[in-house]
Amino acid sequence: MGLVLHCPPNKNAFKVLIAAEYCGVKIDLVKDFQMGVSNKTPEFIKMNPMGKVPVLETPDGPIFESNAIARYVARLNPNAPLFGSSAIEYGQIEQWIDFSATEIDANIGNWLFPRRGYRVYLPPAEEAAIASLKRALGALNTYLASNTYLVGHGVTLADIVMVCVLVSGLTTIMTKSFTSEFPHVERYAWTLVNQPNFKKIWGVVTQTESVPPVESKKPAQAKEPAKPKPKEEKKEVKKQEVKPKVEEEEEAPKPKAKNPLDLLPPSKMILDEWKRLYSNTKTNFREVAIKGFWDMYDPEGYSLWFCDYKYNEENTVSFVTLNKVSGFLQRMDLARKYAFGKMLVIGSGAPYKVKGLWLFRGAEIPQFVLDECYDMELYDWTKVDINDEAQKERVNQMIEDAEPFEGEALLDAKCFK
Ligand SMILES: N[C@@H](CCC(=O)N[C@@H](CS)C(=O)NCC(=O)O)C(=O)O
Repeated sequence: MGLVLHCPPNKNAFKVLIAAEYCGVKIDLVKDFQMGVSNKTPEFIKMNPMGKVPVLETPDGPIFESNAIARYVARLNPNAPLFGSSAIEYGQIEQWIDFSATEIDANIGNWLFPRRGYRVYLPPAEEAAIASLKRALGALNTYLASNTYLVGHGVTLADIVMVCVLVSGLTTIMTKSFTSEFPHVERYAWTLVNQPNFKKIWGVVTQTESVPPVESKKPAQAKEPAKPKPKEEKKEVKKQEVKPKVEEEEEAPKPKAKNPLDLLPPSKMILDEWKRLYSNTKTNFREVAIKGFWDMYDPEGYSLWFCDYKYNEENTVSFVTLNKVSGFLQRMDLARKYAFGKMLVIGSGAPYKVKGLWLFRGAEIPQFVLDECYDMELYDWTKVDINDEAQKERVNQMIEDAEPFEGEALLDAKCFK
C-alpha cells in the first residue's frame, strides 16, 4: 500500500502513519509527489476528487480523508486495540475523533490559515475562532483532568488523531502562554507525542514561540476578496495589509468590540477596590472586609448569585472535584473585569458538594459569560435577595470561607478575583 502525502511534518499523514505503527501495517510512502502539479492530474483526481493529500492507494482502490484512512488502517489489524473492545468504546472513539476534527482542528485552521494568507484575515473572525478553540480545549482539559487516555486505559485511534491535531497546533500557533490555561491537555499531548510510536513519526516536537504574523495576500487567496463585503470588514483587511506586523506578539486580535457591560451607567462600587480590600484584609475579616463589602455594594450596578453544582453525586474523587472547580475559574478569566467569585468544595468525604457565590456587574448574569463559559450550565443559579437577612448571612459566610459551612467541613475554598 502506498500513501501519497505532502512533505512532512503533516498531521494528516502522520495520523495514518502512527496508526500503522501501532497496528504493524506496512505503508510505503509515494515518492515524486509535487504539490500543485501531481495532485492536479486526472489520475490523481480519480483517487481524490478534491485533489488533496493524503490518499492511500490500496490493492482494492484509493481512500482519501486522513481520518478515514486512519480508521481503515486501524481495522486492518483486529488484534490491535485501536478501536476499543465494545460498542460503547467504538462510539466514544468516534466521538473524540469527530470532536478533534470539528471543534479543535477546524478552529486551529480558522485561526492559522488567515494569518498565513490562505484566507481573508478578519479580526472578529479570528476572535471567534480563538474563543471556540478555547471552549473546546477547556472541555478537553476537564475531561483529561481525570483520564489519561481519551477512551479506556490505553492508546486508541482517538488519541492518535487528537494528538496529531493538537501537535499541529502546538507547532504552528498555540504558544505556551495560550496552552498553559489547559495544563491537562498539555500533559496529555506532550506525554503521548513522546511515546515511541508517535516519536518515530513526529520526531522532536518544539512548541512555537510566537503566533505567526499576518501575511500579506497570497495568490491562492485572490478569489475571496472579490465578494462584496461590508464596509468595516474591508477596512480591517486594509489595515492588516498596511501593517502586517502589528499583531506579531499578540495572541488575540486587538480591536475588540466594546463589552455591553462597559456601557452601563457608572456604579459607586469599584470592583477592583473590593478585590483589593478582600485580598488585603488579614484580620478582623467580618468587621473590615465584610462590612466594607456591604458599604460598597451597589444593587443597581451589580448582582449577587448563588450557584449550586447540579451533579454533586459525580464528585467522588477530591482532586478531580478540585480540578473541575479550578478549570471553571480559569474559563471565567474572560469575566475578570466584571466579576468576583467564591467557590466552596464542601464535605469531609465523597461525594463533595460544590457551591459558590458570584458578584456580577449588571442586574443579570452577563450574556457573554453564559455563552462562552460552558461550566455555567453545570450549576443552578439563584439570585441573592439582599433583603433577606439569612441569604445575606450566607453571602458573608461564603466570602469569609466560614467553617463549618452549613454544618460541613470545607475541602477547599477558591476565590476568583
Ligand atoms: N480533510 C482532509 C484535508 C487534507 C488537506 O487539506 N490536505 C492538504 C495538504 S495538508 C492539501 O492537499 N491541500 C491541497 C489543496 O488544497 O489543493 C484530510 O484530513 O485528509
